[in-house]
Amino acid sequence: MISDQNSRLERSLDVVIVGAGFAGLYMLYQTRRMGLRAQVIEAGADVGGTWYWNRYPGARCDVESLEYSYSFSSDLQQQWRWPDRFSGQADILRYLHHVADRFDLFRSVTLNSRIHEAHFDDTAREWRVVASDGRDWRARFCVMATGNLSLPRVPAFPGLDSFEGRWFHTGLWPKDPIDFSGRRVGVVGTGSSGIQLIPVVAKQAKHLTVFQRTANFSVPAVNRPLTDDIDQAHKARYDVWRDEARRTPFGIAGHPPPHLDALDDSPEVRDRKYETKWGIGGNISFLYTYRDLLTNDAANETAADFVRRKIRSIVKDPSIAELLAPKDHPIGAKRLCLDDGYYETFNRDNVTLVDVRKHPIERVSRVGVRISGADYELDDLIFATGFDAMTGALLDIDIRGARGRSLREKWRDGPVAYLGLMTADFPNLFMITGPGSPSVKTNMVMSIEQHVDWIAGCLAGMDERGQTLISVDPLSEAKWVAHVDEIAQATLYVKADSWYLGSNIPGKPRVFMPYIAGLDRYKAICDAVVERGYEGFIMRR
Ligand code: N01
Repeated sequence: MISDQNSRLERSLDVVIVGAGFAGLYMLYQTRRMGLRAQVIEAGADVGGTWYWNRYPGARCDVESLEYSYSFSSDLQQQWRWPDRFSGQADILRYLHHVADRFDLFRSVTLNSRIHEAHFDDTAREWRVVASDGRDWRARFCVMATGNLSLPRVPAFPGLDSFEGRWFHTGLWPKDPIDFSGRRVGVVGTGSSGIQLIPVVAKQAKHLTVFQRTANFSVPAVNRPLTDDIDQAHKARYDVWRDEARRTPFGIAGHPPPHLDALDDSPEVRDRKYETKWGIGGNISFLYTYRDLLTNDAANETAADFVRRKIRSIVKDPSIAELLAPKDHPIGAKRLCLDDGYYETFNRDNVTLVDVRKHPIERVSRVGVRISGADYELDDLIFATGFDAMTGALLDIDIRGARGRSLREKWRDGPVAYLGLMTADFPNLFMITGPGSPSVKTNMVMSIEQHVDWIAGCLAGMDERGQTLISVDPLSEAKWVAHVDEIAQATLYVKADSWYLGSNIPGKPRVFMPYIAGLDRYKAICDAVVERGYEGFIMRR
């Protein structure tokens, strides 16, 4: 129960929105346009979400900026100028600031306020949302715009408290730049964050030790400044690009779907095609060389083998190359990383690679990381160890729905949600890019816009019809969850231990969380649900 003694009622709202990243800001924009009283509550000291917290050296988006940006305002997309093909964290944060300013959103954003309770009041039929600072908001609707990768995870290594150096997590990076010059730095984790950070820190540190548990596939980003010619050509046809993007599985234009299977081509032709994609850069481009790369083991192996050969050709020491060459999961089944000189970094004299699969980290000691009884002495330790993805930020909040039902209890065996938008027994609670929606397997901004537009349309329709309560039919929810799983089981995604499956969190139920049939197909399903009178939802006056 919410304790009344300590909480302070702020305001009664139509919509309370938790999180001020891409999702929360656009939800606020839409609800404002509809004339609803809405407020965003944000834990950080600024808007930006992911791009506020992940300030680590080298942080950059792996979706091209002309795609990874809002499409709702033609003026905005015409006037904003991205500096790079894949823009860095600081530029994306600057963009979100610009959006918040331009659409006068800041006045409805409460910063530095972390929500820790959200309870539905059955009698008042409203959500009571309480922040850790004691502020208490009430609203008819609650929208969780809490992000998919927003609860950072530091592994429970014993002894971390005793470490006398500095330590960081990539997802909670300090605002002031950190200088690693002259220092012995350790990095745990070689996912997207580690693979971006390692080449940058290696150039600054006296020595860098990379503690690798699982070798990861990465392809070159081939990032470059966005020239005026490219920018103007894109802007001249921006609507066409956006339209195309909405009709693709990933919400990204410019990548025509492949028509051949990998084994349709001879090994020589295949290699030529992979080589071309390697030179172009980008992960979608590479995985779109053939249509069966994520459904057929033998097809996947041709791409995996190509990348392994690349690694062996780049890394001079054969034993290090072998350690860096992934062999235990299909390429693309974990998010395919993009890098800027990652494998080359291991040719530097000041970089050491340590296999912590073979010899696990025992503890963090006063002076560094202890493995097999010996200390790797460090001044700084960086955890690039990822997030409790997709459900972590939601379950971090004590969410209680009708009759006090707890979301943590309901999702004990894994997330259950209808279309990734709502979950049964939690009336008037929406999730933006929740589990069971395409979310992280797409251009997040496109998926966010689709969800926000759907929710806004739903609220407008309810208002017109005088309806005040929306909930989900448990049977429709169960069918959707089964459908999400069926689609995933037909692919190679389930063959890798990834955060898509929750396998990075000890004890987390192994459930494939994103809907991977594609944003185009998903959007058509959501639209059909509306056409059939919100099939699977229950609306009441
Ligand atoms: O996290 P991860 P991330 N001992 O979970 C290792 C997005 N993103 O922050 O594989 C030793 O992928 C773990 O090892 P293992 C993107 O969607 C996007 O890098 O579990 N190692 C792994 O190597 C991405 O997929 C961008 O064996 C331990 C690493 O830590 C997602 O965020 C940039 C360990 C975690 O990798 C998450 O990426 C950055 C332990 N106890 C992130 N525990 C771009 O747009 C964990 N590890 C480019």
